[in-house]
Amino acid sequence: AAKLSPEKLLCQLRDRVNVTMIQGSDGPFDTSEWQQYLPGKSFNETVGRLGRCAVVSSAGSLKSSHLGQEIDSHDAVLRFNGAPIKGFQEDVGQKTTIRLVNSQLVTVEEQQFRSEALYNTGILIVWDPAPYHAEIHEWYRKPDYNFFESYKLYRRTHPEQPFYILNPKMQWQLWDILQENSMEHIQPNPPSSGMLGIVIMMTLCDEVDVYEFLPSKRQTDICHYYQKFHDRACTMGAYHPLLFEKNLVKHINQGTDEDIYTHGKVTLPGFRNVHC
Ligand code: NCC
Repeated sequence: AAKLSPEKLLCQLRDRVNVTMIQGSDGPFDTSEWQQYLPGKSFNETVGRLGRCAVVSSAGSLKSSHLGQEIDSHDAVLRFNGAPIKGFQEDVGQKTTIRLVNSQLVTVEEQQFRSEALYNTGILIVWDPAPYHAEIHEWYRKPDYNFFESYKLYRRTHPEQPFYILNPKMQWQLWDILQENSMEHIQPNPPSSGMLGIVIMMTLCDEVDVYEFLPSKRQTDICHYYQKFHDRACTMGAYHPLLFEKNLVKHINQGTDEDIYTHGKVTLPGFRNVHC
């Protein structure tokens, strides 16, 4: 399989990856019970059109980066899972417009999700690894982590905070493109939250700066900027096809190699600025 040019790859991403949230009209969610829980406003209405956006990976290499001000200068900032701000503003900024969390974090057992103030800012989106190209019904019967009850609990206590469920089709539309543009066979596991977040922001923003997804000169085996835990798999991938994601993002980067090296920064166009 020959790699596509960056331009063609951007067109494939734009045209084949459908970023949508679960709506009350979707399959098993079209019950009166679910109507009470799903946000009344659509995702597009809530977010609107965004200009310059930042995606902040959770990588250990953000530590001592002093990127906080630069990150906060964006119109919107996306963060992942339990990545904190308090005590780390200097390196990661403090603005949070969207927080993308995986379903593992939103199970009933994970009480921190419902008790920590960290999650109460901005728009929340949860995603769950679905079976390959499964219909929403099939996925609903056997999600990877059953987060639905915990989602409802959270919605009851925070009814004003927008909280969406990512349509699971997106992850495999994106995975197919990753596979088609890789020389090797990729394990059929969904892309990481990082890669999903990048594509979500490309659909919403004019331009997207991604920080420490491609590691800078600060690259380290420390997994997260907020923990002491060492594991090379955090940066290279184990379950998620992280290495393939990073190769693809490198291929479509419109910024300079210097920006990657010094800031761990990649600049991608929003899909509305991609002309095919
Ligand atoms: O670690 P995690 O990811 O929350 O990181 C968010 C995204 O940042 C990018 N990243 C992170 C660390 C690093 N050294 N390099 C990076 O590039 C990745 O793109 C990553 O997706 C996830 O993707 O949802 C993940 O979630 C964690 C964990 O579930 C959550 O942090 C909640 O505690 C997973 N870790 C475990 O299950 C132990 C991780 O594999 C993937």
